[in-house]
Amino acid sequence: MRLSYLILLGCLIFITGKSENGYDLWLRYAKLTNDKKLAEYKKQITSFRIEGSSPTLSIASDELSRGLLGLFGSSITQNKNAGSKGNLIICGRIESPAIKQYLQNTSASTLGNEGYTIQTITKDKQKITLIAANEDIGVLYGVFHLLRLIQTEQPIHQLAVTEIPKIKLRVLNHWDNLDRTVERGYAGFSLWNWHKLPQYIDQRYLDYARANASIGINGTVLTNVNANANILTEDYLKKVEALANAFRPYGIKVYLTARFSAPIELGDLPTADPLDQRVQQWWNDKAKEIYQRIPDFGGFLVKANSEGQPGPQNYGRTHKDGANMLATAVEPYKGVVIWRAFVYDNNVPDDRAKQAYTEFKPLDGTFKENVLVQVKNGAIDFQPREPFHPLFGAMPKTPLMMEFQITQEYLGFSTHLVYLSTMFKECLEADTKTSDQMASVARIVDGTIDKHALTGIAGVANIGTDINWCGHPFAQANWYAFGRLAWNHTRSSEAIADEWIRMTFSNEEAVIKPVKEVMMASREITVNYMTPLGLHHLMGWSHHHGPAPWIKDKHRADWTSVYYHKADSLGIGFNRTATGSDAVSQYSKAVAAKFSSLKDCPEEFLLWFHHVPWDHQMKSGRTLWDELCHRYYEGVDSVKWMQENWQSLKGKVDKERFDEVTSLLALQYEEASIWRDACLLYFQTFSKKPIPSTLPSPKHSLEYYKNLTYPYAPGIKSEW
Ligand code: BDP
Repeated sequence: MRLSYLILLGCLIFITGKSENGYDLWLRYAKLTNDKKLAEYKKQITSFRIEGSSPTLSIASDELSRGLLGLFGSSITQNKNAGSKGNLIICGRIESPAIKQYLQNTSASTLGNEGYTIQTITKDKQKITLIAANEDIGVLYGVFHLLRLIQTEQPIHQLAVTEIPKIKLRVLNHWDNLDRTVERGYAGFSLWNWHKLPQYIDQRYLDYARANASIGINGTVLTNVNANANILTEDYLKKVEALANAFRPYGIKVYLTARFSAPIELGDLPTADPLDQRVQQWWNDKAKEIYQRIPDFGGFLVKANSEGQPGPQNYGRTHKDGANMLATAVEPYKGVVIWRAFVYDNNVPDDRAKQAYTEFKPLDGTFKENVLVQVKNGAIDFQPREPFHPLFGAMPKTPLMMEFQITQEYLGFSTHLVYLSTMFKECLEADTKTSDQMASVARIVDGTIDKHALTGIAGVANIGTDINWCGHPFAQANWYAFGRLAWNHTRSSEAIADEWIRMTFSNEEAVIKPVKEVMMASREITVNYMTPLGLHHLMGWSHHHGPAPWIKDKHRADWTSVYYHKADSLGIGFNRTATGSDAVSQYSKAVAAKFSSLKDCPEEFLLWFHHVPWDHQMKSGRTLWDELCHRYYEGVDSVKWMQENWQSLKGKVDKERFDEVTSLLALQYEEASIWRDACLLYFQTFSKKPIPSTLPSPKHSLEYYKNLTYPYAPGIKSEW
């Protein structure tokens, strides 16, 4: 009876496809279904050999066995014998004689600590796929590269790959609190189980590290930027040490957020003044204590004097004083300080967008060499669309670290399918025009323009305890894309989507094409139904879910929506030109001229920089009001199109994820419609114009939308 039941179950799984819950991410290693290619790969690889031994090389070896077993459907032997026959993979350090004898045209010095080469060598009819690097971590990265080529069914018979990361620190920022809630986290609770650490190492830590290593992420900030000093106590440091030990073989360094007032809270000092010797000593001692436990500790990430966090300005000092004090403490151990530029004053400024530049630009050249200033991609706060932050290009003497938000705080949480790579790329490719060369944001961040060796990029993580890690199956693509771009920002969003789809779902064209189309269009679609034409900060109070363009009269004007859209009977938008807040003057002359001109300003940023009359004629020939209506409607209609595309995959992807995405898209449609109707009905109270008759009318009254509440939205904060 039991046996027949099992057989039946087996048949069912065979017929309907393997059920998947998303835990395996892009590392599923599903058996290749293209028999011809499978046969080619099998011919190409009959065994593998790892030269040398270390925890990292063991991981590389396990990964190869596991990956090839899954992809080939049969195991590949690990061959320890140097004289082995057959076509094999040999992995190891360049310095190893067994590798050296085969290596062609690669200067080890160019590969650095993390780079690698993969070469196909034919010798006496034997084909050898060589994966070589200076350090073991490079070998592991190379192994993931080769497996990715096979997973995505790329040719591997004549490889000549050289990969070197363009950015040095490729770091996830977890906004995880010590009680395991995650600020702006939409995928469950924090992965870090402080209660069971340091004794218990959850398998998830290793799976997390493995996933990161597969895309080249080499650092993790474990704790929220709104920091809790307790993480620096001995008890917590023991736990952090255990995590650091678990992550080390995967090439991942651990960083912590430092609460600026920790010397008062933990050290009983009367002050946290960075120029006070006792305070300096406290941090020096703390750094020593940390490095005794974790010799490769990455360093501190600091949010200071922003949104109520303590900082050097509490003592009349500057960001430079604070950052340099911490930099001195970690300097003997080669640690870094990552100081955030996401600051704004307690006194509401005329334009919050100007604040970071105003405070930081004058400090250029005053930071110690091991300080990076971490700047959000835009000057407000991770909105669905922002022009690049004016600090990029404005601080040539300081390494500026990019901060992207992978978690979708302002982009529909983990309910909406939004592929963020196109948004990341839009910012990275923006030309700051601050030098004669193409001074793109990416080339500033990667150190090319201003010749910085210390470079970094951070992504605010979207990872939690949900079984699929990120809440939405497609949110995994944003973690993936962040890592791939951090390694090499010249990769296209399309190429990244392509490989992610192949690894996550299928190599079949009938799957790749519609899914890629949806992914590539998804961010623009979201902008259209949330904040088209440069609108921003229209979201609900505190939890940031859903539309609330009517938010006003709060204790801080710059936490309200009306402060940003400035809709009135004449028009809508924030005048940031010389006749308004003049934020444009923070950009280089050429960029400022473009943004300042009503005619030349790209329409996607129009209302970011201009207060525009309702009947202003747009490029489409429509008035601004009509265009706004069309964008909102187009956004929602496009979600319908996303749904239809997804339905074409029925039976082509596993049922579990198919159903999950189907219902999430239905929710996205519902929420997108609410965004459209709420925003248009509200703005209509100013424009006093009808919604074009070709478009359907909103379902409910404005009052209805104003009365919607979101008591179950995660991440509610009482203050903002
Ligand atoms: C905003 C978030 C807030 C963060 C803050 C930050 O709403 O929760 O603490 O940014 O980046 O996006 O510090």
